[in-house]
Amino acid sequence: MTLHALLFDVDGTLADTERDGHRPAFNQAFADAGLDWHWDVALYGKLLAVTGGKERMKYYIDHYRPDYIKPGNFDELVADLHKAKTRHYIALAARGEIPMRPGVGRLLAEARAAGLRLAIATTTTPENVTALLEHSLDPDSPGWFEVIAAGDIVPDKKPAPDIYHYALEKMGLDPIDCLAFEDSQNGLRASLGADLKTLVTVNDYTLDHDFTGAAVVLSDLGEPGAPNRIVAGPDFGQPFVDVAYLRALHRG
Ligand code: XBP
Ligand code: MG
Repeated sequence: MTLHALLFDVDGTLADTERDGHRPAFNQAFADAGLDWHWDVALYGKLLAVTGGKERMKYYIDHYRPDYIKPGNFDELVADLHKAKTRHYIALAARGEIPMRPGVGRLLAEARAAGLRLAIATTTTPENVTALLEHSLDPDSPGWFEVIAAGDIVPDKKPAPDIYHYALEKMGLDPIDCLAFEDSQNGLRASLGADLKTLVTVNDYTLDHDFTGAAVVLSDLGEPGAPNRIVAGPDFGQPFVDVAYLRALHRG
């Protein structure tokens, strides 16, 4: 059991994409289509119970809009809205409006230098991941990841473990030699379902989630000048996450 690879969730883990990226992009797509659907910050937090943008829109209609009469082509409407939403999200990312969370760029650089293999395992649409990485991390950064496992590539989204299984299989990896990075209960259920030891960094939407089973729960990855906070789990006496920290966590 040696640490060989790191598998990263994207939304909420690499960047705070949900509140300031996906949510406004959905709202812009709804307004473009002349719909009176609007997701404020609090409502969006509730809708995050469901992963996947198309799935989230259907859940909203079923649970929050009993007044809405679904047209015969409802699935098509949702698919079109989702395409428009993806265009808006990519435009937001391209304007550099969705920065990486603290420590992410530094840790990825250190991991690459240490020869650790990298992958992405996310529920979101692949184009969103590429746009975010290119504009908020490094123009070449999509190439840093051996596999970008994303979106509808597997039938069942998180909390199902399928996307992690897919990435592990593509890379020929045993989960025992890896660490996963997540920010939410649904994400953690997915990574634990794939037998991955998991480091959680929380955000405003996920602070109250149940992270039972996580190897550690931290406020963020931290930076040398901006220490992180341990929410739950072991204290290695290190104020930020680096490769040495990851190796200790993986061993522990
Ligand atoms: C991410 C999601 C996604 C995004 C929207 O979850 O739930 O649905 O909010 O993405 P995770 P799309 O961080 O656990 O992967 O609209 O592209 O589906
Ligand atoms: Mg997430």
